[in-house]
Amino acid sequence: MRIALLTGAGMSAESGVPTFRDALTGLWSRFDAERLATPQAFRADPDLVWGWYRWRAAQASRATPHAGHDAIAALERHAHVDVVTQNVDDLHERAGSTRVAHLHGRLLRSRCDDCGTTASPDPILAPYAGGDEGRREAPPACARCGGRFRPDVVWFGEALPESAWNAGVEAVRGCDCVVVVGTSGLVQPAASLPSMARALGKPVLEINPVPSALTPQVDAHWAMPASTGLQRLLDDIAGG
Ligand code: BV8
Ligand code: ZN
Repeated sequence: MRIALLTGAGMSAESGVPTFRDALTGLWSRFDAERLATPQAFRADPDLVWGWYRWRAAQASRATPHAGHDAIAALERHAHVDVVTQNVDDLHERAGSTRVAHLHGRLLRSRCDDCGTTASPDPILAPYAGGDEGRREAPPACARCGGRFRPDVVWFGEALPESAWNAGVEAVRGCDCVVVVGTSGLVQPAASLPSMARALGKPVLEINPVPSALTPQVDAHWAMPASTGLQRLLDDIAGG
């Protein structure tokens, strides 16, 4: 059996990583995530945007995978599992999932915005002294070209990494069923994957405590948190 697992910020919520729309407290509370997660915001105020990602990277590094991440990793013993995530943390990998495509990039990596150079150790993982409030922080300058470092995420208005998008489409095309977990289904083109699955005749299950924009187009909606729903899915599949 081949399962495509499409996950969103609700997958990380039970690990203490705030969902994208909740990710703005402290210094960032007066901003709108969709405005801050853009190349325009970074160009206008690089210290504010780099500081936000450094704060989020510190949060994500402290988080630990929950029973839902573990269930997805355990599913690999019973099925071919492709995780296609909108999340930028590394909780799926840390739980042991071996095939994870990040449609919106990786928070725990950074690169030069001009030439793409990376650095080791990665400056986005430097010890964080901004506390819970967060603080502005100047992005490091690239040793190679003098450009500014930026988080290795996909901002609004930026194209998704071709390899990740292709992996997502192939996962949906090749699967027997799709399980969508913890996404409001508002961000494109990621939100179009479930409807692509439906158009291909693949059954789609949604796990989310509340209805989302995708609920009208899924075959079943389990109104429960990711940890509960994914353990139930594992029991159903492992139990045979
Ligand atoms: C692109 C990385 C083109 C950065 C992110 C008008 C109409 C339609 C589309 C557009 C439009 N105007 C612009 C667009 C395109 C735009 C878009 O979709 N905008 C939306 C807002 C309308 N998309 C883009 O710009 C994309 N690029 O289109 O490029 C292009 C093409 C070629 C060349 C150049 C350009 C890029 C989009 C990627 C943006 N980057 N993240 C960062 O993290 O800072 S998106 C970011 O927000 C997240 O990654 C995530 O994907 C998204 C948030 O969505 P969710 O994951 O669903 O999280 P959310 O908080 O919304 O919902 C949480 C859900 O979990 C809820 O349903 C909740 O009930 C549930 N939940 C809560 N607790 C639990 C739970 N579920 C289970 N268990 C629980 N315990
Ligand atoms: Zn550079």
